[in-house]
Amino acid sequence: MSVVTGDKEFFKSTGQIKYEGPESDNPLAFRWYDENKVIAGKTLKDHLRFACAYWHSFCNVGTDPFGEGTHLYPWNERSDAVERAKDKMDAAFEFITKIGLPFYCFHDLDVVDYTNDVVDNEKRLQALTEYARQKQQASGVKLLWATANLFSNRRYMNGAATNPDFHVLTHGAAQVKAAIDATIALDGENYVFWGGREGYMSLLNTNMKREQEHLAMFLHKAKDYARSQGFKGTFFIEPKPCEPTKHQYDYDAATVIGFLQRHDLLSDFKLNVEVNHATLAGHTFTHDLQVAADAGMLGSIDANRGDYQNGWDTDQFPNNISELVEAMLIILDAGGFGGGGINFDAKRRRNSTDDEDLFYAHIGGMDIFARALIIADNILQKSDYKKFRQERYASYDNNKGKEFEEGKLSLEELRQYAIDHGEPQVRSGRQEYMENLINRYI
Ligand code: XLS
Ligand code: NI
Ligand code: NI
Repeated sequence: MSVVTGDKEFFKSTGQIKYEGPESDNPLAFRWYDENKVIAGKTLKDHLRFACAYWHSFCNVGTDPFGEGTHLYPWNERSDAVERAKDKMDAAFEFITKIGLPFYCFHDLDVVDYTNDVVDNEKRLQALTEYARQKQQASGVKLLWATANLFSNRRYMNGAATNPDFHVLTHGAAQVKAAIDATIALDGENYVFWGGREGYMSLLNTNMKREQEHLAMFLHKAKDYARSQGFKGTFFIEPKPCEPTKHQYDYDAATVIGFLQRHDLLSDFKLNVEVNHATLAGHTFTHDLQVAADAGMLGSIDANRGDYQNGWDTDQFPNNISELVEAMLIILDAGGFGGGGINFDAKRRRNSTDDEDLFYAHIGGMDIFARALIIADNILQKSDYKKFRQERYASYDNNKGKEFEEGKLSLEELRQYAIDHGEPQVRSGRQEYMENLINRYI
């Protein structure tokens, strides 16, 4: 990949980031992410399919509920919205190509500011779509997924597809249509729905059943439109239990799978599992990954991490090797992502104000995933991890256990087996043995 800049270079102090190996002491180099290294028959680049999140990296200026922005972006200066958006896109592609991320992801409002004029917004997005198309061509960077921001504008304060007011829903539909058109024009590989404010604050004023039916209908219409326009990719739903609403309808992987099944949407949709959302739901990241993988619905992930002492979506860059090795074991075992990849839905901290901080953040995230993948592959190839897990269930592999799995034994026959065979032997689950095994390979 070659570096693509606009008229002006925005990240002047940093050139192309290279792989230098674990012994390097250059903080602006990769130690583990050698994109051409082959693991289990595929390059790291093809396994991991890293993507840059436009919103955190180029839009979020570091405001928090107590203070103003701390990241002063030189691409935010021009007064004309479309010109300003092109500067931002120049900066985005410069960063993405300097660090060597093969994909990016965006919301409509990330690439260009919207007003309340639907038709003008469509024109703005089309202008930036054309600009992005040229940038993609020049760089080889691809669109992993796009989405519509149906949560920032005040009209969406009570939701978009689940808004009690039909008129608000139609504005959401207009935005989704334009975002799907942009995705298709950019050969986007997937399209995401994260249920921004699709949920409720109080049941006292909410008809949950009707709102969920509206959501399902909205998804059907969006999917039908995209298919009619030739979109071949996958739709992802990104579960989250709360924030901004008290109770989000797409609570966790299991809830979303049930919803998709109930509303006949399983064949077009998969899941985009986000680390910090799974932990907010009271699960581990690996739990939600496994739920998605077991249903054949593991599409993509939003990589980040939460804070053990906080109860909200802190979207920090990932840095916990043990958690990621366990995650990569599940992802590898599932045969990789279903069309998606690893999107860094993560932001540098508010007080990380140097240009280089954006590079450090992504280098750390890319390196730790590469390292986790290499370790997980070693565990699968060289250890008895799989064998032990299989043997725990060996009693179902033949004889009566097998007949049970095949549905051939009645409850009375199961009772008879218990009587005939007496008390079962005590068998250890060997949890600490397994934990040590993982650590041995790290
Ligand atoms: C917010 C979500 C959001 C989605 C895209 O918590 O993670 O960033 O990924 O709308
Ligand atoms: Ni996300
Ligand atoms: Ni999130």
